[in-house]
Amino acid sequence: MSSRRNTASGVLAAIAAIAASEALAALLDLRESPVLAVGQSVIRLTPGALAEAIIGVVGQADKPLAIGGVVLAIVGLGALVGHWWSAHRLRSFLLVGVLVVLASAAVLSRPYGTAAGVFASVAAGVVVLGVLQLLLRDNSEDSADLSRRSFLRTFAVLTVATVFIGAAGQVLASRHRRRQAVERVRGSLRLPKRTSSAPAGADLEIAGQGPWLTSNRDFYRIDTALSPPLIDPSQWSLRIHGMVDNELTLTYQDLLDRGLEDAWITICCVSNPVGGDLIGNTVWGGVRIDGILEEAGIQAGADALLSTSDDGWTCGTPLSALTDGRNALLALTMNGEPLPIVHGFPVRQVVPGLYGYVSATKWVVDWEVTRFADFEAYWTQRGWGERGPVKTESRIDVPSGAQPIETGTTTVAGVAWAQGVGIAGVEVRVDEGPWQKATLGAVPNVDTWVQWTYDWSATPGDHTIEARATNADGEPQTGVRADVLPDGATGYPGISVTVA
Ligand SMILES: Nc1nc2c(c(=O)[nH]1)N[C@H]1C(S)=C(S)[C@@H](COP(=O)(O)O)O[C@H]1N2
Ligand SMILES: [Mo]
Repeated sequence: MSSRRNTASGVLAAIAAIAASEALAALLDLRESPVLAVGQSVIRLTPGALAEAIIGVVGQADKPLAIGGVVLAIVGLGALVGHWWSAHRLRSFLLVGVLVVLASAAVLSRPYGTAAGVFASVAAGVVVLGVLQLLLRDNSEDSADLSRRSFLRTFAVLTVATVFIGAAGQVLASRHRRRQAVERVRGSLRLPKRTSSAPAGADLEIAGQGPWLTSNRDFYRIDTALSPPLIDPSQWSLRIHGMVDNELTLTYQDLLDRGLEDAWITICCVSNPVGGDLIGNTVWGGVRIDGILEEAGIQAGADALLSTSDDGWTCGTPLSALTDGRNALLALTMNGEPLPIVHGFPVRQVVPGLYGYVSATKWVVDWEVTRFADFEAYWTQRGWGERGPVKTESRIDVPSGAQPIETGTTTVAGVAWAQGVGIAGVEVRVDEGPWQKATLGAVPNVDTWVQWTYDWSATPGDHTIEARATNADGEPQTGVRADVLPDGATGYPGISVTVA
């Protein structure tokens, strides 16, 4: 019996199992298929430094990559099961059994884990065994030719069946009832009209530079959710407990009843390298967090707010940053619209001056007022700093440095940010010459990035251009290069250009 036949059978069995479990998950309207649940476990078990390296290389393609990795691993293990099937049947069975148990454990470890998810995992195991049984049954009485033909026929039939089931599953999944229902509710919400255009003078409208106001579609997305939580606002509530005098539970309507305030806030990710684009600026509509915490009554000794999302992600925020008067919000809208689902619908936190991982909990459902000494949040467990104040930074957007530019006056432009403090100035230097003042755009407050521009008289040759921002306290950003781990990158942004 050829071992190629075994390996091919194992591969097909694994693909058929994935197709079947995905189709079952769609049919049973599971929030997460077993493959997604396993992917989430892989994400959870990935050490922080490795996660960082991966995001550094693949950026926001991390999610498809995680799913692709899981699928490839399953196919590889399927090949192994097939390889063992004829000579070591018990080993094959054991490996399939172990994989089913692991998948079931992954399903049950999730907040959305149900018995139906375990059923889909077990079904996948049964499909693997069934397909291998059909393909590799012992037909030693047949001639080699007959056996080969019957193998190929069965292989073809099973391949067609797999494609069919896989496609049917995709169609079913695209009609995911819950996602459609939540999208519908989101689309029909009539929230009070919010601001949605940039204040005058903020956007310098420089060719090649992105807009001052980031559209919801272009806003960077970073989170650990392979498929985002789907929450009907009428079912949503935020439970506030821990070191408080009054436990509170707030509903979506409670927040609306308080009236929404608009705040322009630029948020950024601690994983954003110097020059990177994990940063966005928009107007958020929400309810101030300080007022809510005041109602709850913070008890003496508490210094942290531990927030948890619907999918179990955790975040620790210094209470001082939530009560010092800055515009820390429980946001319901983003650029005038209900939050997009991937950005935290129906309610998320936004806190100016802190990186997202310590402040910007999306799909937030639980607040515990507590002490930093008493817990470790998701990214802190993985080696990131406990507190994450945003570091003063700048970025050069124009010229890109990709093409040579012409001699003469050239616009150099970018953005700079120091949320919570504000930007007092930006300077540019060429070839490590003297720092020259750039012109700043207008901004509505200290919590957004600022666009800047500088006219440079470009002379022929190769040049490096650097920028540095100074915050409103008069502190210039540091030129010392630091990696994003453990609490945010620093260093002057720089580009190399050739002038023809
Ligand atoms: N529930 C949840 N909220 C989360 C995260 C997450 O993984 N899960 N990631 C945080 C991080 S690291 C960042 S930088 C911001 C990004 O918000 P955005 O995706 O809306 O830009 O969300 C924060 N909120
Ligand atoms: Mo982040």
